[in-house]
Amino acid sequence: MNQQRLSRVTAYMKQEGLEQIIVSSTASVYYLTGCWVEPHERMLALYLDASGKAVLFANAIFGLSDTPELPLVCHTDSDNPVEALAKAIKPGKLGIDKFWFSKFLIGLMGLRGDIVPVPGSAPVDLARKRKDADEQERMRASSRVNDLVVGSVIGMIRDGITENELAGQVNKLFLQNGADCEGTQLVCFGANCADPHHNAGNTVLKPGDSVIFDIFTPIGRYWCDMTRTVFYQTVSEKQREVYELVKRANETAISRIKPGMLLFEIDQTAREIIAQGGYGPYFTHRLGHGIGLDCHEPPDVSSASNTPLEAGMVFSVEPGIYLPGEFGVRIEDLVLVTEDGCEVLNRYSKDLQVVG
Ligand SMILES: [Mn+2]
Repeated sequence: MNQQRLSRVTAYMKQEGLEQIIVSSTASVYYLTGCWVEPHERMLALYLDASGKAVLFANAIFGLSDTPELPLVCHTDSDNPVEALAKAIKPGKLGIDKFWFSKFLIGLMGLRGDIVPVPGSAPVDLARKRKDADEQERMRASSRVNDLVVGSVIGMIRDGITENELAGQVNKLFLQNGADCEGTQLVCFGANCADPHHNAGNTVLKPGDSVIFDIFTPIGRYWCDMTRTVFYQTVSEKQREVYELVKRANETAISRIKPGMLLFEIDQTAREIIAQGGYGPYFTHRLGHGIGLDCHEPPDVSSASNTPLEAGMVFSVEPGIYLPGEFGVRIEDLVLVTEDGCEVLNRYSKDLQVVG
């Protein structure tokens, strides 16, 4: 049990008026306990009360062990998974994190008519939003690998190659450099770049294509996530104009990051630059997302986010312009908010590159 993190979470529980909560996400349970469990359809539930008492309810098959600071209550596949939990909770409000399956909550409510389930993710989300020194170091290390991998894979661009082949190379390079697992990498050519969530497919590279690499993976549990766009063999005037506009939106937004700014102001900075350049309707998504133990986690960096920036936050800055039927450009870096600005975790060049 990480006592420092636990005491931050219980402070937020008090702030949010929550006497007891259930934490169920793999990442949040790991954040507090150091145990990494992927329960799939089985039950994992960390019960916390505001005094700092913690009990872990888990399926015996997860192979966890009981410790004095974190008592473990196991059930088996033939038990009702919520039965022991139902005996441990207090009546009244019970915060439930957003990931707990409704089948468990409905089962628990059936056994305990005196509880009032309420949204309960905030205390852990608020704690996880500001990365501690250990987390910051792991995120730097993870992004250093990403810099290396994107450079290597850009060097593999050649005639006749497909998106899938490059995506496979990205996964291979990530695994060789310590990634925890393989992922679905976004590699897009030409008109496919106009779809921000296009997955790699069998499209073959052709001269004049924009090439987007949006590559991400957990390394030592902490995610990296970076996007670079390059051009194959030739670049048109329009491509160059769009590229330079996205780059300026990325760099200007980053230059405004410091504690006390509001997240929507960072989004707005990038959005205004793209709008002034005449491409406003083609920047179709939020500027970025928090990242850490999950690839997407709070805070949200969008026009609707009133959250003030705080030192220790890590999020992406990823403006893009997507022109249907033509091409697309996105440039993404991760930033760590510092006391007086930010540290950009990605170092790989953002200068326009024509390769091959
Ligand atoms: Mn991202």
